[in-house]
Amino acid sequence: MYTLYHAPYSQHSRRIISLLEQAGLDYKTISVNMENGDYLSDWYRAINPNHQVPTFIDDELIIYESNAVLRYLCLKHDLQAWYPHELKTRATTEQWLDWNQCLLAPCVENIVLHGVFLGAQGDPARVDLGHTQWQEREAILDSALAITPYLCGDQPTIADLSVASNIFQLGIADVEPAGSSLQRWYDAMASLQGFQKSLPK
Ligand SMILES: N[C@@H](CCC(=O)N[C@@H](CS)C(=O)NCC(=O)O)C(=O)O
Repeated sequence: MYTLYHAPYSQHSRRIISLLEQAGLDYKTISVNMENGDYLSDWYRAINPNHQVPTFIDDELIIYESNAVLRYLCLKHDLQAWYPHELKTRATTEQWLDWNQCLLAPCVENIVLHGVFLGAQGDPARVDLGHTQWQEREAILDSALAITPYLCGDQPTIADLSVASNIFQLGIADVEPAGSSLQRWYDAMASLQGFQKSLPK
């Protein structure tokens, strides 16, 4: 059985739960308390020196970086629908996985971490920057999803799970998708049982 150190309000953790659930894989979760600083404790840093959730454990193997975990699970369990083998579809999947980490994640951090979770400690300039970034990045997602039903074609992949976890996170700051294609896609993602199981209770 896999072990996932996670936090319910961590979008990076939830994308892994989505895949574990969709694939019907056996796992247990250990909640890391972000409010009381458990993630900075010596015991947790010994597991993950980046002091971040998620951390995924498969026997002696410890993996951090959520998208690396998604790729690992797909390869280990031959989840080809979630991580297509066909070269061009694979390249598109990799593109959106990386886009999510490099471009959408900082925007979400600016809006949600600084605008909501950090409360009075949040930096309003970061929130403004996040909204400017979101305007551009939302349009990029909406345009892509006007061409294909999901980011990489006709079926959802781990790139969709990864991006969808960030779109849910934006909702915590009352930022909802406005583009019609993005909305249609997000409704489809939100109807997946794995996505629903990943949401904070
Ligand atoms: N690139 C990492 C990011 C993980 C991440 O930023 N986790 C946040 C919670 S969503 C965290 O643990 N932050 C605490 C910290 O950075 O010290 C991944 O994809 O797993």
